[in-house]
Parts: sequence; C-alpha cells; structure tokens
Amino acid sequence: MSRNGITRRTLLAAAAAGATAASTAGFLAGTTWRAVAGAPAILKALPPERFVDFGTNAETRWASVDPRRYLTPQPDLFVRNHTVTPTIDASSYRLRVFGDAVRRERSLSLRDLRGFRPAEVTTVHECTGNGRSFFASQQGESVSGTAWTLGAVGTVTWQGVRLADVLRALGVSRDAVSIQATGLDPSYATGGVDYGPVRRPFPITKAYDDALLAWGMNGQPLLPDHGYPLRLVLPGWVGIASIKWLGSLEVSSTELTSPWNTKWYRLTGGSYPADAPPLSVNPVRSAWELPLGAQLARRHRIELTGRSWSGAGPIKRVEVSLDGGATWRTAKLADRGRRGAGWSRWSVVWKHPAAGEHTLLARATDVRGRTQPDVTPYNSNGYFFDAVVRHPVTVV
Ligand SMILES: Nc1nc2c(c(=O)[nH]1)N[C@H]1C(S)=C(S)[C@@H](COP(=O)(O)O)O[C@H]1N2
Ligand SMILES: [Mo]
Repeated sequence: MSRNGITRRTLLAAAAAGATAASTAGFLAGTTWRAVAGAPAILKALPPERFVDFGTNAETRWASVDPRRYLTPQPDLFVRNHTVTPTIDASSYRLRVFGDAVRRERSLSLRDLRGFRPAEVTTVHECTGNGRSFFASQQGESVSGTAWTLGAVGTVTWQGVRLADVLRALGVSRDAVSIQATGLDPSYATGGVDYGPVRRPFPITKAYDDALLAWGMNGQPLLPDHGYPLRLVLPGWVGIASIKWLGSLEVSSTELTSPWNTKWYRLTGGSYPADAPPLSVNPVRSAWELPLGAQLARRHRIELTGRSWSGAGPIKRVEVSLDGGATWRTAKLADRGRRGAGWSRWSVVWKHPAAGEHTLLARATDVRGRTQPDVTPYNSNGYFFDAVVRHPVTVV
C-alpha cells in the first residue's frame, strides 16, 4: 500500500491500460483509479507556520521566507494538485513519446534519460492564479479558483535534461508544431464532467528553446508532490505548463488542444475576446516577506524585505511606497546579474515609522519594461493578478 492508499500495482496497471488507450484517444484515458476517501492529496508535511492548507493545494506563507536564502527549499514550495499526488515506482517508470511527428514511438526509462547531457536551470515557479484573492479583497470582484494570496510561487533550481536533446535524439520531423504533455495523476473531474488526466499542449519552439525534463530540485530528487520521478519544466511560463508525473509527450504536426488550454488557463469573461490565446509567460509580481496585517515593533529604523519576479526575465527596478502610495522610493535590489530566471530580492529601510496602520506597496519593472499596474482587468478565473498589492501593517 502506498501512503495515499493507492497501490503501486493499481497505478502501474492503470498507466499500462492508459498507454494503450492513448494511441487512439491521444491521452491516458485509462487512469481512472481513485484515492481512498480521507487520504491526503498532498503527502509532504504542511506545518501551519509555513503553509496555508487548501486541501489539494498549499500556499507558502511569505512571512516564513528566509530573506537570506535565495532558493525556495523543496519542503517549503507551494503545491498545486488538480487531484492527488500519485505514488510512482521510479524503477518501472517510463516516459512515452509518440505522435505523428516522431519517427517511432519510444518508452524511455529514467536510466535512458540520464544518458543525456545533464542540464540545470533556475526559474521562478508560479501558479497562474497566484494573487487571485486580491481580485476580491482589492477590486471587489468575485472570481473562481483557489484564493491564493501571493504564496503560490517559489524560485528553484531544476536538474534534468533538455527536452531539445531528447527530441533530437529520437528524430522529430520538421513539421512538428505542438507537444502535448500528460500527467500520470488521476483524471480530473469537476461539475460532473471527467476531463481526463491533466495535460496541456505547448509549441515545439518552447521545447527547442529551454524546456527541461526534470528529476531534481535544488540538488535533491523531486518530492512526490512536485512530480517524482519526472516532470516537465517550461521556464517562465504558467505553472500548469510544467506537467508533473510526466507520463507521455505527444509530438504532433497539427495543433493539439486540451481543456487546460481551451477551457482553463486563458483569460475569459470581462472584456476578453472569446478567442483569447492560452496563457504562457507569467506576469510581473511582488511580495513583502511579511504576513498581511503584520504587527511591526516600533523602532528608529525597520528593514523591510521582499521579492519581485517576472516570467519574461530579470527584474530591473522595484519602487516601494510606505504610505499607501503617496510617496515612492526605489528599493535596494539584491541578486542583480544572477544567472538564470529566478526572482530578485530587495530591501528598504523605514526610518521613524509612526505608530498606527500603514499600507505598503511594491511595484516592479522587468527587463522587458513590463511593470505592475494599479488594477488587473477582471477575468472570470482570476488568473494573472499582477496589480500592485496593498499590504496592510500596523506599527505598535
Ligand atoms: N500532472 C499534473 N501536473 C501539474 C498539475 C497537476 O495537477 N497535475 N498542476 C499544475 C499547476 S496548476 C501548477 S501551478 C504546478 C504546481 O507545481 P508544484 O505543485 O510542484 O508546485 O504544477 C502543474 N502541473
Ligand atoms: Mo497553477
């Protein structure tokens, strides 16, 4: 019996059945196994001082982030599961690569994959819905989805191999345009509809650019909750693009779709057109390393810290306001010139704060010149809340 009550044998049988179905249906239709009622959806420990527990999702508390540490330790990273974390046996694990644009279908073991040149990349890893709760609390708009504050994000270093190297070795035809990544977790059902296993297509250009097949995070094997034994990583892109427990890659000469790029993870409702494209690159966001409503002991000078990040590249500038937006100053940026695509830490010294309530604001600009707006246009699923967050604190 595995920890979440699913036997390994059941999972492997389901994966095998799914693999057969996949050649016709295009996805692992056979993975219909269910978690035992009451079994946890997330297997790692979620101590309340470090996480907000949403059941299948868990948010990192910004107040628990250590300002001296650049990378997010894997045990502290947020978790976003559509269903439950599966327990997968690494020794019998196979990544199936198929589709009309590959020379022939292949099943790769972890050993096969370790034969490629090792690769490593540091990225911001973030859920599309990060900051969602501020649509309601700051803009008075009701949206659906997990009410994250700003803790559905981390910066980690991934270890694995470049997807480009694997595709070149397998022989992908020149007319390949799209790759569908499918997870081995159970099918996702909501509102009485079974949508099949979590899967999302992405353009072949991203595969050749910087996509990674990752088995490690910060030098350790992936934890089960983060995709053990292998996940896809699409640097800078919406979290959903980085499919965990990667079961298959379908490489196609035609555009592939899934509900995760047509129904969800697009901007819908409000003033968005019906044909708004699937979301890809993450926006610019900032967070203070403090709880919302923090109580700060009054002193002559208080050093405040935070981080800003963007899916499009490094952060160029961070402006902060300690008086609700009346006056602004530039924060001191650390991590300038750091390699990779992680976040930037910053700090500001608050001199002679008055006792009472204050509102802190932080606005970042990335190297592309993208900056955080005052208001994020409404969308019904509450994605991409990138507006400057009004962060209340009390000096006592
Ligand atoms: N197979 C699978 N992959 C998945 C998901 C999932 O539920 N199943 N969730 C996605 C979403 S929405 C996000 S934000 C990230 C979260 O990754 P993490 O839980 O490792 O932080 O994984 C993505 N990959
Ligand atoms: Mo997500």
